[in-house]
Amino acid sequence: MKDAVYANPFESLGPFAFNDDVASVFPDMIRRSVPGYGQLVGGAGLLAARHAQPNSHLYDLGTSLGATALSLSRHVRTPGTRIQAIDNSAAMIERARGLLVEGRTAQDCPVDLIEGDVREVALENASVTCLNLTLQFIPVEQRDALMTSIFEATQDGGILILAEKVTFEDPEHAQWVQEVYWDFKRANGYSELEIAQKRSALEDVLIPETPEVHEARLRKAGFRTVRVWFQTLNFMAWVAIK
Ligand code: GEK
Repeated sequence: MKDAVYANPFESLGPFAFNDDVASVFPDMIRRSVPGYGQLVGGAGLLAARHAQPNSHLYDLGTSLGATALSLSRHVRTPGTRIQAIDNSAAMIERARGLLVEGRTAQDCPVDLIEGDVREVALENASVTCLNLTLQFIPVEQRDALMTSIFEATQDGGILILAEKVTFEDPEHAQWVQEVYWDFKRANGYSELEIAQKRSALEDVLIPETPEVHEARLRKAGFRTVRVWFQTLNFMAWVAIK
């Protein structure tokens, strides 16, 4: 279904929420809003297949409709692995259930869909954790604690795959990238009204940080290796190895 959530003028614009209206158009919304989204999802599966360890958990935190979990499930063939796909939006989890049933085959790695808050769910015995465009929705002051809990739950040699919308320290760079990003949205059919209304709705909900801040947090949590594996405009992804 086509995303038209912000197509008409809102009298009073509330904060962006992952409700049923958003869940019902999410595949179209994310494809038209995140440059390289398909590569982020596909790449997570490849990285997970390389780093998954036998008899461990693979976490997809903030799974939305389960696209990343499904990619992991299709690629990972390591014995004894189980994917736990977690999201705190009931609307997302409800729709993800149907899509995951349709999308998986018998030899794919099993997936448990869990409605829960990634800040509260107990994580354990992880060899791969994905935070694919999810950390940006966690209040900034709570991000270190989440990163530490992921690090503590990760086995030696295990990885975190982190993808985020970012901003840049240099104001000119930040402004340029923001403008090219709006060009990308226009080119994907979003009107000026849609772009402006979505931007206001996301203002205090999606808080991007700089690449330097993300990398420092990953190292502070304890990850010994931090590598960029993807970047397009203001979207970046890292793999962090314990
Ligand atoms: C994908 N990873 O398609 N606990 C659990 N879930 C949360 C929390 C939280 N505290 N906060 C936000 N979410 C997906 C895309 S979307 C990215 C991820 C985007 C969930 C929220 O409900 C939403 O489903 C997801 O994080 C972010 O690969 O919309 O830009």
